[in-house]
Parts: sequence; C-alpha cells; structure tokens
Amino acid sequence: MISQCNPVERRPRVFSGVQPSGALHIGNYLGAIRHWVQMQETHDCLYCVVDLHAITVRQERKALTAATLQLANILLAAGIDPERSILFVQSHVPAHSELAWILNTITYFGELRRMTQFKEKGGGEQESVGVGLFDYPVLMAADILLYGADHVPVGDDQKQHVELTRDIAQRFNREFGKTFVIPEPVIREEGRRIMSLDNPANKMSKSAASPGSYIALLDPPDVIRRKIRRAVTDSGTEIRATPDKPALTNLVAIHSIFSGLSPEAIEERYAGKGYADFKRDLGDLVADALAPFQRKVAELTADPAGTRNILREGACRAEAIAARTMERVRERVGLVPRPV
Ligand code: AQP
Repeated sequence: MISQCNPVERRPRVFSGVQPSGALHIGNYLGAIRHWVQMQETHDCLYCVVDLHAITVRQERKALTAATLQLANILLAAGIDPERSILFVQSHVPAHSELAWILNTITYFGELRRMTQFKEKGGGEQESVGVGLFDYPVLMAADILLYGADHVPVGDDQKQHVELTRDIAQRFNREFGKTFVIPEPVIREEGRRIMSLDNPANKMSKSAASPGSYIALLDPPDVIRRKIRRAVTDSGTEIRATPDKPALTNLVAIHSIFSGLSPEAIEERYAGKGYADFKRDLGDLVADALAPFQRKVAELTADPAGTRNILREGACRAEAIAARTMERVRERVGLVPRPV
C-alpha cells in the first residue's frame, strides 16, 4: 500500500558569518545577529566566526585569538543555540580556503574591483593593499556555497557581496554543471544600516578609528550612556526621524528597535522635549537592554573549555557538509579524486 504521509520538507538553510575584527557593536547585532537568532525557528542554520576574513586587515595575534573566542560567546549569549544551529570557526574547516581558490579561477578582476567594501577599506592605496582584502568576496562566496545556503541574512553593507556570490555560483553551474544552490540575501528593513554616532554619513563599524562612533555590545553602562550623550545631532531641537535629520533618524531607529515603539510614537513621546531628555532615555534603554546579555557573556567567558567544545562539535558538523560539496566540486572541475 502506498503511504499517504507527506514527504518531510527540508527546512531552508541559512549561512552567515561575523568577523572577529574588533568589538562587536549594536549595528552588527541589530542588522544581523538578532535575525540569526530568530531564523533558528524556521531554518537550519550555520553561523560562523569568520577569522580568515578578519586577517584581510592586520590583526594582533593574541587579540585575534581572544576576539574569536569572545565572539563565539557573544553569539551564544545572544541566543544562538548550538543544539539547533551549527556554530563554528571558519579556519577550522579548511574547505573554505580550498573552495575560495577554485572560485577565484572563475571570478573576474573587474568584479572584485567594483566592490564598495574594497574601495572603502583599500582607500586610495590600491598598489599596496593586501590581495586578501581584494579577494574577500570570493572567500565569502565559498563560505556560503559550501553549505548550499538558501538564505544569507546580512546587513545592507554585505548585499553586494551576496549578489556577487550569486553571479559566481551561476557561472560555475553554467560552466561545470549544476552544483551550487543560488543563495538569496535576507535584509530586514529594521536595523539594515545603523550609522556611526559621530558621523551619520558612515555606517557603524567595529574597525572605526574612534570608539565613540560605535556602541560595543560589551561596553559598560556608563560608557554606553556617555557615547549616546556625545553622539552628534542635527541642527534644531526637535526629535524627528526625517531625511534632513540623519543623526536623529539613526538614534530614533536604535530607540525603536530596543523599545519596540514605532518612530512616530517616539517622536510623539518627545514632542516639546529636547535632545538631552531623549539621549538620556536612549542611553538607559540600551544599557538596560544589554545588561542581561553582558552577564551571560561573562558566564560563558568563565568556562573557555565549554566554548571550545561547542566550536569543536560545530566544526565537525560543518566539515561533514562541506566535504560532500567539495567532492562534487572537485569532480565537476576534473580534479583527480583524493586517494582514500
Ligand atoms: N552598521 C551596521 N548596520 C547594520 N548591520 C551591520 N553589519 C555590520 N555593520 C552594520 C552586519 O553585521 C554582520 C557582521 O559584519 P562583519 O563582522 O562581517 O563585518 P562588516 O560588515 O565589515 O562589519 P563592521 O562592523 O564594519 O566590521 P569591520 O569594521 O571589521 O569591517 C554583517 O551581516 C553585516 O552586514
């Protein structure tokens, strides 16, 4: 008798990564990590501490090691559940570098030269800028394509890289036969681009020279309040999120996500009040919201062996998926199978 049961549907797969390149800030959280936590309900998720991306700009050795483990703790404290999701460190799965090399052979110089992040980080120093920084998007394509990710939740700044990943995957599939899933970027409107506190024309960035430009997730409460108090504002006195007030628009957006109030409700609440009242409340709101999370990070930091175990298990599960993809890729390209 033919069974009447429905076929089991595979949940869509998610891959995303974050660099241990400095202090994680509320932009990383609001634009990306918050969504990663939610997506665990509906997707099979792989989340990666992308240390090989971080070394595309010079990192101090000990600081990089510490930042990598701390970032894993931040993700765990934010709600990434290692029972449901695969959490791992990029360099623990060598297939990322191997696939990046193969994808390099079908990626065009002109494509990489057009990437905004390269232009911003490489500045005008194109003769002496590291090749790794130039090649960053190909490694990112490898990260995503290795796992057959359907969806890639990112902030607005990474959209261009996910689009390039799609182009590279389509090109590979055309030239060598269908191999890769074509991933979709997932960019939520709320928090898609949190701007710097000292210049609302720039995005909040963890490698920014001025620590006053970002709120780190582990900043103590008094530092958070001080940074918000000193954040630049626009001319005038009204609390309004309008295109002619980019600094206020950014602060209202941060308030809105942490408080759950709409920007209109916030404008109404502060009608007739000045910037000082608004900033004082915003400082308290962010500091209070981050306090339980910071306590959780402290607990996890006290148990480094626990974190290392989670990362070991994550790398093992990730490697199993990556190995299957690499077998297919090698075969399609014509590389002789590895001796067993
Ligand atoms: N300002 C931001 N607003 C919203 N989302 C953001 N993201 C980064 N900055 C903002 C998102 O956070 C995720 C992890 O970012 P990343 O570590 O891969 O590197 P990044 O995009 O280059 O972020 P930073 O903070 O600017 O780091 P540095 O200074 O080291 O380059 C990504 O999904 C990103 O979109």
